[in-house]
Amino acid sequence: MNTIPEIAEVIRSLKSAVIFTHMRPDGDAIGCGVALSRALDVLGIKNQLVNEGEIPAKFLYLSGAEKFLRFPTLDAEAYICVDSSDERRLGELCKTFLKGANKGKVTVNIDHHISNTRYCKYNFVQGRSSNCENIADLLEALGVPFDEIICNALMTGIITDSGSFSHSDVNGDTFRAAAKAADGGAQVDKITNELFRRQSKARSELYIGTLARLRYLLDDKLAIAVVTQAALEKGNLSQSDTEGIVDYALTVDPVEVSICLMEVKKGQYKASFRSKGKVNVNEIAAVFGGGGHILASGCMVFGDLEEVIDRLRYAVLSHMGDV
Ligand SMILES: [Mn+2]
Repeated sequence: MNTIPEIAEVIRSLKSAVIFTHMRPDGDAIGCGVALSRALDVLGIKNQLVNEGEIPAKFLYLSGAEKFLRFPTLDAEAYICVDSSDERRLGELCKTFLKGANKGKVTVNIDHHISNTRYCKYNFVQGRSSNCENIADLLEALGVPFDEIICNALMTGIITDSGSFSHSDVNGDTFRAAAKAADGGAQVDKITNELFRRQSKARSELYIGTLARLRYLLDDKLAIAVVTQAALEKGNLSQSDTEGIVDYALTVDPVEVSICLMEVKKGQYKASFRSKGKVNVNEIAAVFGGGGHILASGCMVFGDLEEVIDRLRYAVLSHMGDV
């Protein structure tokens, strides 16, 4: 493992770099990418920012988010990965990354997931509530001024990955990084408005319709929400529009496990799990070949809806213990 000053020295010596972010990018991945890309611009290091997919529209308020490319066209000296615990998290771009690594490009990994496999030549991994906190330290070591672009990007990652400063791993570091971003001009009101206080009518209707049909099982300890393809198509919505449904159902008092089932196609459902803590949903997802964390996990389940619900209900029951 390397230190932040060592990573800063490697970056300072570069003439060009491609910054890789993980598939289905969240606010932290996007924030890290935008902030680091801006810093490299300031340092005069030619760079490109890549993601295998589309950047969700709700993050396009960020100045710098328009820089994302699907594929690098720059034959850069270095490949830098942010917020990605292993190469496979890069999705389609994993092949590109490995090809570059094999050709001897300088590879750098800056991440906050403790499961990180240290897959680069230079690795900095520190478990923090967001990787934007690590990037903030790196930019400080690089002597890059915290301008508005950098600060809005960092604040976006800090707010989203810390669950608005609510997760168990939020500590002084989180607030110190947030304070630096705020001092540098991060627009907290604008960011939180864009992220949490606006949505399309179609998305709102999907939300209301889905929650109105929430199913309670196992003495109200299990809640299951179902999002059909028909409902998504009706509103011209995508998978990212279902975000938050599973968290909402968990707020109901007796519910210990919440599941959101999203129909991928006929006979195939993507299940997202949330737990209040008494039930390990990582183990439940593993029953179906998925995984994740104790409190949040996911998997694919195949079969007709009622059959899928029965199997999930049984799997949750078997992992409930004396809850
Ligand atoms: Mn993250």
